[in-house]
Amino acid sequence: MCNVCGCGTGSVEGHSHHHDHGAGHHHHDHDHDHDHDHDHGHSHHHHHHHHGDIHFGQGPAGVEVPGMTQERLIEIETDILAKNDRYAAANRTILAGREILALNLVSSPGSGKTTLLCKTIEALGDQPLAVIEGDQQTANDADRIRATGAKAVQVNTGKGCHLDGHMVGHAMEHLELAANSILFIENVGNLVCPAGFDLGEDAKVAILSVTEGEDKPLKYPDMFTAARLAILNKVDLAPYCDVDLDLYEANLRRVNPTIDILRVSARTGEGMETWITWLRDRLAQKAKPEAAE
Ligand SMILES: Nc1nc2c(ncn2[C@@H]2O[C@H](COP(=O)(O)OP(=O)(O)O)[C@@H](O)[C@H]2O)c(=O)[nH]1
Ligand SMILES: [Mg+2]
Repeated sequence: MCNVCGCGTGSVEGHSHHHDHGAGHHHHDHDHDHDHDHDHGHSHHHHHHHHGDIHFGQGPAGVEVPGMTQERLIEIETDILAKNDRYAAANRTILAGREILALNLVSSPGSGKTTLLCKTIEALGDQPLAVIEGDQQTANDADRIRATGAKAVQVNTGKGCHLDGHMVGHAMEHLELAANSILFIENVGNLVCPAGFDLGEDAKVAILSVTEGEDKPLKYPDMFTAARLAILNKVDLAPYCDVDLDLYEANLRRVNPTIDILRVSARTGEGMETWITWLRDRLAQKAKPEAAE
């Protein structure tokens, strides 16, 4: 399914192989002062400085699958992404024709995407909108969205770790999207694979909770490079978890110097007005493309 991370080509073996190395290494690593920070995707530049660290995926394909050459992996990934891009382009054409703003919400599980969406729907009042919910299993999130009165379709990806352009195209057909509406797409909670799959959206919005740690932008750079906006959610919890919000922002800008960043609490409503303004500005640009930039 997903050849960005290799979990589709390699099936379960490829995937567990990947992790076994990390775990095995970890156990032999007690004398090592970086053992809490074991990270396959860590910046290549540090390779020579962290003696004993193991780095996978440094070949041209960026991933390793036993029994497959780097050339073959690139071929498979290119093919899958090319197909995805055709579906995404078709979605984008439909959305542009109706001047619909589409946002792809990406994050790790539990950062607050659904909570933020419910609060956002309330705050937007009578603004026409619809939601596509992506999760491996359950219709929980679509049910939460429908409870606000908004239209929602749940897409279950099964073992899949991300939504793709084809799934979103189908979901769009079910939603009868109104002109000048907003389409929110809540992706599967995963900071890795959704970065590689275009859905036809106008922008990816990354939602981070302050409890995740300031280093996450550095650990999962692809996601934050792909995102136009990062929402630092749960700022109400910042006093309880020793988080340095300025460092969080600095790390986001290290991987993406032009990213917009908003500090928000979906619980208390702090920062919600700025987020709603960001949304309305984006929607206005979409409706009048000639006025953009
Ligand atoms: N304290 C606090 N909790 C939040 C906030 N936003 C979400 N949560 C909680 O975080 C948990 C996960 O939220 P959910 O919206 O399901 O996250 P998702 O998996 O990203 O969709 C729930 O218990 C929410 O109530 C926030 O701003 N502050
Ligand atoms: Mg959710």
